Amino acid sequence: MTYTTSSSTSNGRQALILVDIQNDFCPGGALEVQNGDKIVPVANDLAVEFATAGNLVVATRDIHPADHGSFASQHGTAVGELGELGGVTQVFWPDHCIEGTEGADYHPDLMVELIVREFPKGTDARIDSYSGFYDNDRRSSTGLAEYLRSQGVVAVTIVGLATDYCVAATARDAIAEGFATTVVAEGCRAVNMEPGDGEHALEELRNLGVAVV
Ligand code: VGL
Ligand code: ZN
Repeated sequence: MTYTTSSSTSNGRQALILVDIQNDFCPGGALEVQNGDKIVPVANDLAVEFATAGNLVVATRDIHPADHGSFASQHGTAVGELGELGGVTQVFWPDHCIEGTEGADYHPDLMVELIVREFPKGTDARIDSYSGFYDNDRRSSTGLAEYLRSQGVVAVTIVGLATDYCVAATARDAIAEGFATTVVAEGCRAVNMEPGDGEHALEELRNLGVAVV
């Protein structure tokens, strides 16, 4: 399976961004995404391909304190309700990816040895962070864009969970930051709170100039 066309030497370096490939987003997890585990072999194949070509593999990881404000349990509301957190609209989620729990760990089959750097997000209880680049209020950066630039990266490929939340937000910021951006659809799965959310997210990304392959 080959998605990338250039090696690290031809036209700038590339990075593979693995978004939130964690137990809680896989079947049996607290915020399970249907068939979320099916993306792991796709992510691994791409990671090997990138690492072999001298390109970079990085990962984002959703890591929340137990009292994170995105949890419905903190507000006495039902999961899936809309509210507000940190001045922005927030979907309230089940407790998930709590720091130090198995749910926050990477899927056990993910080839984590190929990840050169991890970017935690969602660590501040007062704001959620879907994008691997910025918190939802855009006030704090994870340092991902600066890191990629410091490594000479000009293009990124994104896979992970979930298409309609963290993958979409990460891809939107990647292209806005000036990286040529590709999303590998078979390496992503959606929450689909409403049927079709994943497809709509991919369509929106295409309209922004993201290559969805
Ligand atoms: C995510 C909801 C809440 C994701 C993270 O990784 O897409 N979604 N936290
Ligand atoms: Zn989260």
